[in-house]
Amino acid sequence: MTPGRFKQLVLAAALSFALPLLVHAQETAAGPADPQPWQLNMGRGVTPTSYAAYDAHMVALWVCVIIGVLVFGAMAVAMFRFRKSKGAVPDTSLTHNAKLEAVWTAIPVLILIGLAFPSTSGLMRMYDVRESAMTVKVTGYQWMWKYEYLGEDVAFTSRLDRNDDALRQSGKVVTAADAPHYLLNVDNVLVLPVDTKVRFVLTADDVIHAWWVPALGWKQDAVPGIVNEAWAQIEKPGIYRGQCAELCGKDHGFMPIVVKAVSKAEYASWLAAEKAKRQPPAPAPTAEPAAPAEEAPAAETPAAETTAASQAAPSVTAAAQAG
Ligand SMILES: [Cu+2]
Repeated sequence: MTPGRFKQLVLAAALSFALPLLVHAQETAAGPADPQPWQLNMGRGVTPTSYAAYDAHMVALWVCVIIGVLVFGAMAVAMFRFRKSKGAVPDTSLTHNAKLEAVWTAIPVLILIGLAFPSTSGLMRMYDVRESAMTVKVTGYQWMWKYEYLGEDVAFTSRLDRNDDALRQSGKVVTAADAPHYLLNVDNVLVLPVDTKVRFVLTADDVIHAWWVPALGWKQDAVPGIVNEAWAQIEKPGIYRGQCAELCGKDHGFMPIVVKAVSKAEYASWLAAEKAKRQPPAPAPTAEPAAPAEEAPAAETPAAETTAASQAAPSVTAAAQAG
């Protein structure tokens, strides 16, 4: 082996250790939610599910690093110390050695069993939606999402932010300065409380979509005619972004997801405000002259607008009749 070749090997070995260390250093430095430029590792996320996935991934990474260093180290030593120019002759005593073959079969099996524990226990917890405090129904459409807070009578659609949509159709090259989180903004965000086990039921109305917010630690298919389940318990307030993760048509890339996790008190007041928006206006009394019909509250969503308009209409007629 030439000295140059040896240097390369040493460099490769050093890199194989340095990269995971760098990954580890980045993880402790960077925020949990959005990917950063030059981020090497997956994000840790903000739910117990994502922590389990991250921890299983890190254990597997370090096991791979140790195996890599041992195997490539042994190869390097063998090639360097027992080289032909030093008069080495091939060893034949270990050929078809049953004991050795048993050992190098058993060790990988034991490693795989060891790796199966963290991943299997994580998966089992991931599928356990029992004892959830609330349920959100997610329906995928070409090309938007609909969110229904089951039992709360609050529902709305969430689609690509109009500014982002205008930018993408303008044909210009969009930079981060033009639109932060370009194509990852929506008109109506999904508001969820922190420290609450939220069950999701997911389906679709037309083709297969997939609801994916990396910080929550899972991705679930939304299939027409089938209801899938998942859950999340967000531990840190913040904005978490995601996208449809199933090729669902020409605008597949333009149906982002934004989850806004807030404190329980903030969520309760948001929910109350949403319910108030959706309340039908009080019926006008028929005997007395009616007060002018109250203006429908400013609706955030196109769906809410239609509901408010259709609900306002009868009271206007009633007021006209009464007058
Ligand atoms: Cu989709």
